[in-house]
Amino acid sequence: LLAGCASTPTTDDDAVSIALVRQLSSGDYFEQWLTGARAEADRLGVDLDVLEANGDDAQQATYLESAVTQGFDAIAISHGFTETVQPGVADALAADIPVVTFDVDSGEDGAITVAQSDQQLATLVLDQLVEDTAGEAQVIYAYVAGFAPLDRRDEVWQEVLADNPGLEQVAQVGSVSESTAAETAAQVSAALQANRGTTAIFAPYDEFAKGAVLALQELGLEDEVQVYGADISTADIEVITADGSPWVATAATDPANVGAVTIRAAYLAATGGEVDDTIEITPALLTRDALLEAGVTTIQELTEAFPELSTPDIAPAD
Ligand code: SR1
Repeated sequence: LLAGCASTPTTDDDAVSIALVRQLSSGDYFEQWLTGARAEADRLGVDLDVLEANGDDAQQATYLESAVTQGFDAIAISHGFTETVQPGVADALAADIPVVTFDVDSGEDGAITVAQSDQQLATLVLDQLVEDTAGEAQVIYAYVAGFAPLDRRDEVWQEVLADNPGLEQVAQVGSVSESTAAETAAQVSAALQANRGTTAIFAPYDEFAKGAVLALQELGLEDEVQVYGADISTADIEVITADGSPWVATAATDPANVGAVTIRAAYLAATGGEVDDTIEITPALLTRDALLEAGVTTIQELTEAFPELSTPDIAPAD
């Protein structure tokens, strides 16, 4: 077998087989998400095959078609674009293979969708930005169109901009790649130098936020510009709680929990269990002050301090 290719899903004839086809895999969010998905698959006795496209959309489509041909009991898809995944999802559904999508619009009604509540996530962190700045700020915005969660967060940003005339978007930056944080850092650095009055950065993806922090540190602007981000990981907690960190707030779910929910939904769909067509996982606002006060240094400590980040009641499966 070639590494990363869909194998024939028969390591244990009685086990439920799930193919997980991912567009993106690098970065804290995606690593933690997969750890949670694998742990849940182990707990349920699922044979899980993970097919990593590493940002190659054609490869993702090929893996998806291959998973359909191999006859997995269910297919889960994480991220990607409608045009990439729609044909494979249609073929899977036509072959009676249940499909669960996370953070991608498959364009097919029959798929179960899992998402974080991106509207709420953006609202939580932008409310904090508006409160901290009294609605007066020059803002650099990190965004790349086409990614479903970022597009949903963007809708909220556009509303907040319209409702707060004192907020001005002075630049838009962003890149999604295998080195998102480094590329975003270079772009934010250029935007900061071109817009000396910048007071806030809205960076609603942790790789964007880490890039923004790097740029501010390089330019010595940590005291003048505050970062409002999204997502959380052990590495993010370290950045947020470091002395003098400009990353003052993030809104997040526990990515491992979201991965686990996705696998449970696929398992239930494959075994005739009860599962909702649409699953949304609620994020929490995590400010720098709250993390420092709780003394949290790792994602494990975070989930103990904020138990609402675990959702075993969503798509429950014994
Ligand atoms: C490029 S999309 C990145 C986002 O996907 C997940 O929804 C995470 O929250 C991350 O911010």
